[in-house]
Amino acid sequence: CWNGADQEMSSCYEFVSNPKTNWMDARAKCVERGGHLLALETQEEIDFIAQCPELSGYRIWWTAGNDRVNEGVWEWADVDRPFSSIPGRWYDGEPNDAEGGEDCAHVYLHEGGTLNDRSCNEAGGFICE
Ligand SMILES: [Ca+2]
Ligand SMILES: [Ca+2]
Repeated sequence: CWNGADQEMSSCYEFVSNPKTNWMDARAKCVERGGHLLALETQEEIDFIAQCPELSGYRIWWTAGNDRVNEGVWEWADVDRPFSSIPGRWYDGEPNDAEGGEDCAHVYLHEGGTLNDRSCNEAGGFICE
């Protein structure tokens, strides 16, 4: 793992929340580290992320999920694997592309959801993998 990241299962993870940044910058920062924004691909990985203390309380934590290229077609940025469908992947009623456009997915784990789509321009923390 790169400096600052912890190994868990077969990946390295780093939570970065200072400074908070928009999705595009978050993506670039993970690539600079030699990784990519978090791609939640298995239930085990969701369960691991869900219990991380960094997530306590509501907060934006960017993932690689986005539909910036084709609205409604979700993919993981910089990850050469499909955005597969895991039960509970999205919070109830999401993705809703609210208020004229939400094309980036952040971890949204309160009340058992997993992801919510949100404006890519919002500042948030991010999880590099
Ligand atoms: Ca969208
Ligand atoms: Ca949304």
